[in-house]
Amino acid sequence: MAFRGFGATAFASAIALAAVVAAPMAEAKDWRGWNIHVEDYPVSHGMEAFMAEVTEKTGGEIKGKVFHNGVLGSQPDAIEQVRLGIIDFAEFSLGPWGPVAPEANVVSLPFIFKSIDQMHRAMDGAPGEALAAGLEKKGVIALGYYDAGARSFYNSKGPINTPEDMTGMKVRVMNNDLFVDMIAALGGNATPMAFAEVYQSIKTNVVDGAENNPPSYESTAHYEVAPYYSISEHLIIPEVLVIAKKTWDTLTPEQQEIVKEAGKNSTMLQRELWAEREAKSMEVVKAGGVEVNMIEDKTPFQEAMAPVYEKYLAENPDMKEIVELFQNFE
Ligand code: BDP
Repeated sequence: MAFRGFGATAFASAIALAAVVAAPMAEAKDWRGWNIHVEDYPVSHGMEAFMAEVTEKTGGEIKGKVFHNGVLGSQPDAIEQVRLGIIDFAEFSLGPWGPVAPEANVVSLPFIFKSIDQMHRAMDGAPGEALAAGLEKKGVIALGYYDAGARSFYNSKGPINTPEDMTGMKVRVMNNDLFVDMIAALGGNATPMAFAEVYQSIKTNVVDGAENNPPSYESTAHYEVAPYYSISEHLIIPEVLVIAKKTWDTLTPEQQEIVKEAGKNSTMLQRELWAEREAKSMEVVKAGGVEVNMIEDKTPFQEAMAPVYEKYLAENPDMKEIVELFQNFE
């Protein structure tokens, strides 16, 4: 007999041991997380903390890796991949979600929020839930809304104080027609373009400038090629940490609880880091020679947005209620 001398008990325990070793390996999940930012960025630290907490609390049943710097693809590509479950989790600006989920466009309407503080409260309340419901219909579960502050204009030509200063200006925007309309309403020409291409495009004068929050303006070195930063704060677009619905559906209820909790914790961490980084980024760009100007009178910029709202509501009449929910949120 081939197994002569290999006692029944030893044989049984060898099989049991093999099962113990094999089971977690067979079931261990290995997630891929998409991130557009550099490693040292509040979003990136939030995502790393999220993944670490999930791995720890599931006792290693769920592992994963965050791929930074957009190496898994551009934002629009990543949206498709997470909807298909090819990417398991990701952190997005809600800006590029607009063409996919009309609810997401509500927070891309210029000047929709009264302040960063009001944005936080709205996103943590009923308006944020309405938005999450819209995203879920498109295949992703929102785990928390990260902070991205407010976006302002920057360019290589000179300071902007009035919409007239933007006449004919070529401005890069995120991939969303709403932003094209926004720039047109201010008299400029918008070019939708991937985040990764902006630096080179400003440098070679393909565009005159772009718009973003201080940490992105700084971390991408855009300030080196577009040294006029005009504080318009025309867009306060929150960001969202999502998990693919396809991935979510494979989890046990216990695992789902862990993932939800880790999402909330990482959101709190990210918001703290964000506030610190924003201040630091302003120091860095000023030290780098950037001329920062406050736009004293934002009224003409706000008033110019009327046709943008009208067009959006004409195209999405069923979004009127959500727009009002956000606008009237105290
Ligand atoms: C940054 C967002 C990032 C966007 C980027 C952009 O955090 O998600 O991709 O702006 O302008 O502020 O494309």
